[in-house]
Amino acid sequence: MSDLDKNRYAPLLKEKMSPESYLKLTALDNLKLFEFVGEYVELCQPDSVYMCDDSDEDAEYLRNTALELKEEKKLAKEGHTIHYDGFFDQGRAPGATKNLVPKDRVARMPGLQPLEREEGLAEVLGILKGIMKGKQAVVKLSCEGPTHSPFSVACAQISDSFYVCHSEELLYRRGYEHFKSMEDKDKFFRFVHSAGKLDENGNSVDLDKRRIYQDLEDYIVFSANNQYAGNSVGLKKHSMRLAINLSGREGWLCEHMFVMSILDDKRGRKTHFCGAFPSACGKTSTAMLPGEKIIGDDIAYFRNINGEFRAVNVENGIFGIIKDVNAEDDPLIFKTLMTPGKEIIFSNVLTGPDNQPYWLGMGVDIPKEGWNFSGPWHEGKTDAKGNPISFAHSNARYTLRLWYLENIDAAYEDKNGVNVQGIIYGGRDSDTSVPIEEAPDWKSGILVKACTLESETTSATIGKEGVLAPQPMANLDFISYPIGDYIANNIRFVQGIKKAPRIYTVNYFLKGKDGEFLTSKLAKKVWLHWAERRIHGEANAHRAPLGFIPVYEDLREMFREYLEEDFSREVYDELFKFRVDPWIAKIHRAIRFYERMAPDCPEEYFNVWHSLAHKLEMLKGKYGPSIAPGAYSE
Ligand code: SPV
Ligand code: MN
Repeated sequence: MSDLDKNRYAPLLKEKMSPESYLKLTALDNLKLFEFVGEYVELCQPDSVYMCDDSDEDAEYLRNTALELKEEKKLAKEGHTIHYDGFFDQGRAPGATKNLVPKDRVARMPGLQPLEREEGLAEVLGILKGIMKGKQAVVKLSCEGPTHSPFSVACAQISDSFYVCHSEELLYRRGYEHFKSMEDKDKFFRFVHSAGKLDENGNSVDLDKRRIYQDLEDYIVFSANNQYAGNSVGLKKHSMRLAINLSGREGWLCEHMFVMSILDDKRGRKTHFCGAFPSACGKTSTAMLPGEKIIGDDIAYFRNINGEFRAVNVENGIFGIIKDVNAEDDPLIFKTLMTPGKEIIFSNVLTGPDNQPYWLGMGVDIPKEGWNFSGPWHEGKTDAKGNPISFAHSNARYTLRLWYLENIDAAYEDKNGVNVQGIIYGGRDSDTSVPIEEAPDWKSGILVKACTLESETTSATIGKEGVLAPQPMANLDFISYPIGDYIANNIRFVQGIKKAPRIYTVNYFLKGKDGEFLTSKLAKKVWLHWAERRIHGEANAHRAPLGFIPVYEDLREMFREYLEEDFSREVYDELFKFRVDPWIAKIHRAIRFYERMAPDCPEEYFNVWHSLAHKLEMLKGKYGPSIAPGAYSE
């Protein structure tokens, strides 16, 4: 008999769990876990509770039950399923998302969705009371990062959505065995999720009671009345907010970044890069560049290991935007999505009469009717306001295991991560930043490049699209402690690192006078290889006001080598001219943003931004509104 049998929750858990499930839970001999499960079973009152271990049988059970409950349906190709989120639950819900912090912290985090902890807990626990009645709940254990590694973060989730648990099964490493032998048994993140009351299509109906509350003191997240994975899957963005907070306390980093390897076959080199891009700005397609290797596409942890800047992909799969994935632009993902026999969840795309998925920018003929996130759909269907409903949502997604991809780098399993040599910050603007630029050093890279990153808002969050908004480190939606401290932690992190990575910015979205993009989607390959060559001391650069930009001759050769394209000097001059006025405006926007969002941001940082604005004003006097590449000198 286990000591846990004497626990006050034991009778309740024995009543709700099968003997097998109960045994799986008690076999872990983890009091904190047992009480977590007990406490929230008592509160949420599911009819029964299923405990998963790391077996394939349990993975199968999650998938089959998601199908039985119609949270997912089978598509025509073997292994493929479709899941729909509710019409108004198609993206992350920032308005319903709060970081629960002690009272004295609230004023230090304006704009970071702070809510006084006691108040938030009372509210969300009230919403969760009895929320799982009539349902089966699942307890699933996972591990962020490779198990039993310096990066591992153990996670426990209780949810009444089998789609959520199935998604986690595809996206994260199984963690039951990790829990069994982890060193600190009390150190794990906890997530409580319920889709709440469902309509006849299986969608959450109480959206007014949709809540995603991160308790940053106790490392537990409560998510209620939602299904969209960015709101419901505990291990994704909830866990990220907890990890960012924890990393701030412990001096490591959790970033909204891909991890990839750039291969230079001629020189026999493999160089690891990480990249932060706000949602829908080309992050996954960069990590999936043909000819390179992917390690992860969304979230990275960084640690100093023996003086090296090491990174792991936190996840084990991809929850990717499917829009514009087609044979030409994203051939590898497209091929994977079209291959039967792989376990893939499609969400919020059109299911055609042939029971196949169709999405925006797929590059094939689209049926005129079918089923989508609005229910039965036909061409010309409109919403309650009379606006046309497109056949698939622009934030529709696919969920798949990373190792399905033929370009996966086996290094993604390395317990000590990979040594990162380049960091890329990718924004989205049509008229300001050059396609690629190298920061002079780490600190100015963080303060001038990462902190001034901006993007137009996209469909990944609910709200108006196309508004230019500051996106420091592409991480604004997830930063969970005062921004000034977060910037300081980024700057400080390289102390003690023998060779800090070089920092780059990219912008794939520059447009010419006619409103057309100036480069093709594949040009990113050249920008990344230029960065790779810089790191190895092989590419030349012009000094520009904010860093180093490529010289024309190198790019001409690289466009030919990688894309078999002629790259003209006219296009180069247009792409790489320094646009003084937009940059002055951008710096002022950043200053206003930090004044508002980071009241206790160190003065030193404001001095950097103010003197930069001043410098740019001076340059305008000297050079005029635009500075041709090569014309500038310090
Ligand atoms: C993102 O929007 O950055 C995503 C998808 O990775 S979500 O899980 O919704 O955050
Ligand atoms: Mn993301």
